[in-house]
Amino acid sequence: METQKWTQLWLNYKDAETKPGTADIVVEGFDENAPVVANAIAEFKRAARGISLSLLHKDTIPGEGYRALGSEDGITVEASDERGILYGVFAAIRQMYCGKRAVEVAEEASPKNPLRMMNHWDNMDGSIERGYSGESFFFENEEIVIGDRTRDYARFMASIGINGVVINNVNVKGAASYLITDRYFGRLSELSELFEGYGIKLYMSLNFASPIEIGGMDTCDPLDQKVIAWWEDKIKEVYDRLPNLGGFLVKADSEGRPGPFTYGRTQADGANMLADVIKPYGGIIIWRCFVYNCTQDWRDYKTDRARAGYDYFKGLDGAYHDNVILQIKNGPMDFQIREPVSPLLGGLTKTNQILEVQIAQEYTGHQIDLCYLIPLYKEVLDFHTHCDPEKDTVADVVSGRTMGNTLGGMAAVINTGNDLNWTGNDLAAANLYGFGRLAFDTDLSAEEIAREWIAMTFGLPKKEEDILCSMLLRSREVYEKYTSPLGIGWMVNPMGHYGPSVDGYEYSRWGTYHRADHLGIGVDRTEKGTGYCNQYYEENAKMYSDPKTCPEELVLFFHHLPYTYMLKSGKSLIQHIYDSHFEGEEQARGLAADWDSLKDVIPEAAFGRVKERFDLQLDNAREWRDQVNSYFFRKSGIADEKGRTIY
Ligand code: GCV
Repeated sequence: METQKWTQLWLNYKDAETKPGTADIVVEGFDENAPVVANAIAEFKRAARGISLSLLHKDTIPGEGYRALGSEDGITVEASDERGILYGVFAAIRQMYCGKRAVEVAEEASPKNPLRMMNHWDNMDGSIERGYSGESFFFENEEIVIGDRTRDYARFMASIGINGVVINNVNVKGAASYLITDRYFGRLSELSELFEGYGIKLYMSLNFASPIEIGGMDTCDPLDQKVIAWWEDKIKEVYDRLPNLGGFLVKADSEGRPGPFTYGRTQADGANMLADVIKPYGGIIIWRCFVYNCTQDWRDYKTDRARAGYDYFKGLDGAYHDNVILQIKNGPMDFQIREPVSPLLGGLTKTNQILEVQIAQEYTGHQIDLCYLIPLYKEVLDFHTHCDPEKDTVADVVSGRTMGNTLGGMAAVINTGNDLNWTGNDLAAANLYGFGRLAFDTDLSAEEIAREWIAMTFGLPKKEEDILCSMLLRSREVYEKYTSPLGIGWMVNPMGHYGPSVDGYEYSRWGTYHRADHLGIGVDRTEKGTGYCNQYYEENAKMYSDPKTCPEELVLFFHHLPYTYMLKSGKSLIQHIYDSHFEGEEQARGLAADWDSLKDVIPEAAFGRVKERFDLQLDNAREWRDQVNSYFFRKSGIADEKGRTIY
């Protein structure tokens, strides 16, 4: 039986300027046989046959940057390094597929973030933690898989400027602990080489307890000399076999993973030990700040999970060695549809920082519901932390502009799997594309990115492009409206995290509560409550502390308020809950209807796949609407002013 080949996402080159015959390729100052240059040329030939290409070395262009320019003679790409050449070629291709003729191509750019990374939560048995697009294409039956699909993946990543990929889940267990042993070096070296050809460094997640689990020792205390010696030997062995490895990502002392706390050591002790060992090889340690108490008592109103990252990491600011980067989730909780920005971002002023976002739609609809996440990432990047008089946005901090450091950037938990369309929902590829483009250029708008993605993927006429673009741009707010209100989050089915369960997490150990009773709802995080507000710089602390100045979409994150509390809209809190849930469900139907209107312009298979997802989304939206509204009606006893059906 013939198997259908996977889609080519935004590199489908549907309308290649296909003049028959070959065109001239001129390369000056680079080795045209070097893998990165050769791959750039191959890509150009595939996308734009018949057009000449010149690749020129220009020292004046910043690292990884490029100048791509079209003329009657074809396209010229200038750069100072091979990655710049690769990115410049992809930029020229993008411009042509976004409507420019070859002669009109003109773009000069260099990346705003030094590190632009994808984090896979792929397990070696082929499953993917929080994966909604099939199984892993890196791992199967505890083996590493490398094939045409791997190369296509690398092309997609290079085309959006990704320069680092962590291939395995941060929860490192079982066979994954052995990725740093001889059992896997052969395949890893092949993979690393393939990635290098696309300007991508290979990274791996590391098991902090490796000295115990694979070394047979009885401790992994980071200050124990025997443990340090074990790591020195191990890392030497790793770099002998994988000289281009970028380094390691570590989830320690979190959700049951081992870490330095077991030995009374700090997070800095753990990170610095590994960083010192890896330093001679030029490697880096990316240490996650997702550390919190996941065995909390729901009766305890003082312990606040939102505080945990700052409480554990801020005190050690300045203590982390220079090849350590702290990776910080965008919000203080865990990738909810609406959270404030983590106060650690910019709260740290002497430490390298990476912003972590989640493209995988764990809490945002499992790639069933449409949820274009670029507006969310933009809000985070544009947030003024007040850590500096001028360069104080999260984008400033993680790019290195605030501190003048060179290690930092953005990482995303990726949403791919081995589904034919890579992302389950074809429209979820907009998030994948968008993350890379935004990490490269944080100034791009959510709309610009959406339009690029649509043009490259579907190449629609203007009217239909507008419809799809508007769908993407509306979708996050729609999702927010029919799920949890005003920043409270977590009213989701525990474990799976799809669909409503208002009290699903209310009496659990995870530190995720809404505290609703018959009078009101919300978590008091002011000084009178958990004090979380004060982790921000004064301006923000003040703003969040008062429900009148707190941005309303976050008001229940910061305050416990009565259902009769009047919002700026002139609506009571309870009426807002009812209205937004009715509106959200209705607007979800609007999204589905818009999709139906595109039937004639979207390829049949993709159209059908997305339509099926919308059917499920509408069921989901209805369920959320009715469960949330009924719950609050029953708690509060306050009727909907508009007399709509509540159960
Ligand atoms: C990889 C959340 C997810 C977990 C995930 C964790 C993390 O808690 O539900 O599946 O584990 O975040 O980011 O480490």
